[in-house]
Amino acid sequence: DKSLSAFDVASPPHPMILTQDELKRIAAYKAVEFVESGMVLGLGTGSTAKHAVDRIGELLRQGKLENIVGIPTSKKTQEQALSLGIPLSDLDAHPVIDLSIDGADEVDPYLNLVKGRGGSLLREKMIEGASKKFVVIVDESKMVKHIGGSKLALPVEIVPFCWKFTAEKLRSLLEGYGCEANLRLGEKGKPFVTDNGNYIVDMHLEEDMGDLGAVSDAILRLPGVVEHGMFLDMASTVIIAGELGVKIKNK
Ligand code: ABF
Repeated sequence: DKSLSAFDVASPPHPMILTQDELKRIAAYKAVEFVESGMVLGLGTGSTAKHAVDRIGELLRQGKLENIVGIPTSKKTQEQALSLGIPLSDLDAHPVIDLSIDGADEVDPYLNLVKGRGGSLLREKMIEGASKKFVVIVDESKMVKHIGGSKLALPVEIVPFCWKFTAEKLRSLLEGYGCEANLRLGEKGKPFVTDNGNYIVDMHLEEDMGDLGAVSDAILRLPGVVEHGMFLDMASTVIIAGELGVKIKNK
């Protein structure tokens, strides 16, 4: 059962055109209102989550938050958090996280997500899966009817060993959905390498996947696959910033 509430953020006297980055910041700041002193926090990755991490750093500096422990979902976020003076730890020391805040690439009406265009999906899934509350922050362009359809790719993290073999297994597994499997490339046309030393295959699908749970299980059963970017039934709240204000959807 999803509840939906909407309210104005800025109540502008005149219509304002906000950039996508401003919308991301609005969603991020709203999410940080859920943060309380003493919390263990999962710190997301990407341009939206970056605003949330900046805001947490700012509130710590101002003394408005205390005793925060951050668990970063990527090396990049780790660097950002360290530069802001946010105390950090990891899942080994903190296997239960109070609250995680992170972006997403796609969100469906049931709050299922596609993540991983930033390449950090494995650590994100481990950390956000260990969170009592997982708040997703997006601008309204990320809202879709069906995740993993034609719009964007579904990222799958695989081991580098014989990656062509695994990419072909993935392609043939999802063949029924009109699928192409492309190795993600990074700098100078070399394979993009994740923080865990793995590769990413982006699965471009022409058709909706239908039973997401079944597709998820089938992908995870393939040897060579480490994790995929479907986050099913994990988000507790999605904060969506749009031109007309902020909407909050709860699970
Ligand atoms: C991370 O950042 C990823 O899981 C997701 O792929 C991406 C969203 O990026 P952005 O906030 O820059 O749009 O959360």
